[in-house]
Amino acid sequence: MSEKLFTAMRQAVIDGAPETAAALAREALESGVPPLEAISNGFVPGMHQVGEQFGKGQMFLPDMMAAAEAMRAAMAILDPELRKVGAERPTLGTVVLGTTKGDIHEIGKILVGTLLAAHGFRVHDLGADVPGEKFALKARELHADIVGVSALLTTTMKNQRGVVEAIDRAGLRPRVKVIVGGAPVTRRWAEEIGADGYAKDAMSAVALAQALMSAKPETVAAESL
Ligand code: B12
Repeated sequence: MSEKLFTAMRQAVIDGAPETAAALAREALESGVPPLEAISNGFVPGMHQVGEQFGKGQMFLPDMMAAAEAMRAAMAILDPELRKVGAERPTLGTVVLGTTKGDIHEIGKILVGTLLAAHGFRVHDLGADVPGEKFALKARELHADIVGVSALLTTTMKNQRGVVEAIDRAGLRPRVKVIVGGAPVTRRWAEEIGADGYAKDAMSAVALAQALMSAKPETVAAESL
């Protein structure tokens, strides 16, 4: 039953069909499919397929934009369900989140924020195309515990280093931890730029943030948690 639904979700993203995607998200909730499963097993694989086809020149920018619209329509339905749990939990810490300068990819970062909120973190999302100084200013203003920086392009990954440096310049570390992620980002890259941690997906980001809040001083890689 779920498999059929997941296949339809994948296809709705590939087709760039927001209404179908939203209807499938509703159907998942009505039939008791956990929202995170709908996202991870249904919609996200569709995004990956679109990315692959774009990479091979079999899909074009408008197709990728339509796919993103479909994904957003599904998230609009599933997001509040994911957040409900978090509202009942005590606050674990404050996270300032954003996509790095020059990069407008947001979907993965929004998902990370949603899951962090669902697990009791207070999340402030700065949006996309955010310069390092802005991360630092907001982290200071909110007394943030963690700054999370997303990058989806190999060309914008280097700006994650700029965020680490901005946080250092503002004198916020080691109290404020910087974590990085995004499709091209690796644990090795996180270490190279002096970040405090890396996570490959939203659930690992939650595990990483929880581990950092337990005051582990060294670089933590969620992959190995
Ligand atoms: C959707 C999409 C778009 C949408 C973005 C819409 C939006 N508002 O977000 C649009 C159409 C706007 C777009 C534009 C472009 N895109 Co694009 N896009 C994608 C696509 C298909 C999916 C990305 C996505 O949403 N994935 C789903 C989410 C759930 O996964 P995720 O982002 O990886 O996030 C997860 C993890 O990485 C992690 N994570 C993410 N952030 C963070 C942060 C922290 C702190 C942590 C711990 C973890 C974490 O957790 C997330 C949840 O599990 C990817 C393909 C791909 N496979 O990634 C290409 C892709 C990223 N895009 C690409 C390109 C080239 C572009 C353009 C340059 C195209 C162009 N010619 O204009 C522009 C860039 C414009 C810019 N300056 O940013 C390339 C990048 C190539 C490269 N290596 O640099 C890709 C890989 C496609 C490809 N195969 O070529 N894109």
